[in-house]
Amino acid sequence: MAEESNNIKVPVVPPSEARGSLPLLERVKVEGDALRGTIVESLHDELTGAMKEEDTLLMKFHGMYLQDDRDRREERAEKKLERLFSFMIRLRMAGGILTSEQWIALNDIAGKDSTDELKITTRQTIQLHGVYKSRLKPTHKIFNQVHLDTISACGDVNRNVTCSPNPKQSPLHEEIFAYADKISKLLKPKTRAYYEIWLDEEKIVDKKLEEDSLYKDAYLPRKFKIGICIPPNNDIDVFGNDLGLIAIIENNKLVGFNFAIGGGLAFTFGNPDTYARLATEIGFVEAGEKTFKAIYEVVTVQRDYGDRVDRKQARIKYTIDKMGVDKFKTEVEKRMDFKFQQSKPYIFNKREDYYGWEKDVNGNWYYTLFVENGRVLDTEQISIKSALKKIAETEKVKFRLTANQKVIVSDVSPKDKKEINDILEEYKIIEHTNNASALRKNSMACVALPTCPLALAESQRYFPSLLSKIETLLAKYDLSGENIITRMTGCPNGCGRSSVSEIGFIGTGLGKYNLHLGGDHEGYRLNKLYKESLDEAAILSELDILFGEFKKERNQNEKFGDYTFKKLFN
Ligand code: SRM
Ligand code: SF4
Repeated sequence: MAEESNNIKVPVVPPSEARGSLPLLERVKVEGDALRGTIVESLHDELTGAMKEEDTLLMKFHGMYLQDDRDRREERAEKKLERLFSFMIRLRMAGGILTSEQWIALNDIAGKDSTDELKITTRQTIQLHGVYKSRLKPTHKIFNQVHLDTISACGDVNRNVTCSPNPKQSPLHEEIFAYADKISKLLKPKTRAYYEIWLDEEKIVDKKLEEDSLYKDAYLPRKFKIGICIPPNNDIDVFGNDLGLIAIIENNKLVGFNFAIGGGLAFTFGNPDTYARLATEIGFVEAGEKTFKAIYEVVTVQRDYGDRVDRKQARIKYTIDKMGVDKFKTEVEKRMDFKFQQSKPYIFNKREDYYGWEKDVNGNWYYTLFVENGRVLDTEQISIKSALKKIAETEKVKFRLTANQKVIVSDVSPKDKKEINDILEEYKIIEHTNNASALRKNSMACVALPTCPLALAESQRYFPSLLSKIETLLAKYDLSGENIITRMTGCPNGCGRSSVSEIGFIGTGLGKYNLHLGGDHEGYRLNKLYKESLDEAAILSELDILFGEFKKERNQNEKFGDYTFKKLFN
């Protein structure tokens, strides 16, 4: 099962007779005919809304998760009906940018075949929920018409590449932004399975045409995430990525990137061998071809050394901790044939989005609006979905998604600004954005119930009401202006990145959350567990005390995260 190399255990994919001992997914990857499996047959099986288990696993590599409506499980079981199966579809969208045409297409699919909601994710893409099996192919065909796809949005491959989205960050924004797209293409699997299954492309006969020197036939041991940030704003949480790239600008020129490896935010309750970890900086690489080579080889080292036996230990953070950062780095350097230079200095001083209107160096305008937990939908209070559709119909804008689950109406030329602003006013989006408190503007929650099968507690459906109560507490101490980064997840997998917040809630069971405190405002430091399994009353009572003490004891301009870290954990 393992080879010795430099005293490091190297798990390898064993021959077929020994593969029985590997997790099912590891076998399916190798034996699944380059991600085809029997997906086509499963799609035609009208007796169930689900798929064969192996195909369900392979579907992830095509950007889809089989889910069921957990709110309706009981009712369906009573009626002796199968669970209400449907699919979540996640798009591949490096850096989270969409044309008006693409926005309209997604808006319309959401209305017709999904839950009427566009969910902006924490990795700058869009998910649609509730798509029935029979509607999958038509949906992919529409995506294709507007040059979108879902390839490797999920699965053991490189996922959606994130990038600081707002041109306010730097005059070099577009140059840096282009790296996200190039990385996404560089690390995209070569198999034509997606095109054959979903777009009816002719079946490939010469398998050599889809040989994949990066993923070979076993893909990666686990998901892999890359994010690019442009200091001074760490708005993509660069250290939460398997590979984080920090753009270094000198004399108004992009000179290269500091590389940080080994970020990952998930852990499992009761399994002390699992933990959240921030990425470690290993050095600087020049912009251009050297950067791409270095990225590629970081991925190949994880491919070859990552644990393929225990999925709980398969992320790069564990590979690095087992090998040691220096050995991992040396192995990358050996493969890329040059060395990392010493990391270059940079500073982060914020992590939040720039709300409202901002202008880029070319004079174009950008409006960032508040979208609570990334849920673009029409409610009784506010019709964000209709407003954005009307804006898209002008065909005078693009849309950029932030890694904080927000939307930027972007690339608005000065002559069109009034027309767009009028629509934002008409739908009360500006008022809605201005009225959101600093706390709410800096908050995020993961999807959780009713679609996420791993959720232990509510998250995006509950968080808004909890925040209202926390806002009342902050007002009590005259702290309403504090932009405390507050995040919730429905389980410890960390999809809403609650481990890198100043106040983090992690669901432990229905109505119960662990309270984590002491993370910093800029995302350099993980928070720590403060109290376990609190219900709402207990959460509010803890925060009431802490806000009161913070008000009295804080140093000038001290952030809540730094204050609690010093007070509770130092
Ligand atoms: Fe996540 C699994 C939602 C960002 C760590 N994540 C899931 C699944 C697919 C549940 C499942 O496996 O069946 C969730 C689907 C819920 C649903 O109904 O839609 C899910 N993750 C999300 C999203 C949509 C949360 C959101 O509300 O925005 C985010 C989609 C990102 C994207 O567009 O690609 C999302 N997930 C993250 C992040 C944050 C990030 O990447 O910046 C993390 C923590 C960072 C990390 O990867 O360490 C994250 N998701 C996980 C994990 C834990 C992985 C691990 O190392 O153990 C799982 C579970 C797994 O992979 O086994 C998971
Ligand atoms: Fe689901 Fe847990 Fe991720 Fe939330 S953090 S979406 S509950 S896996």
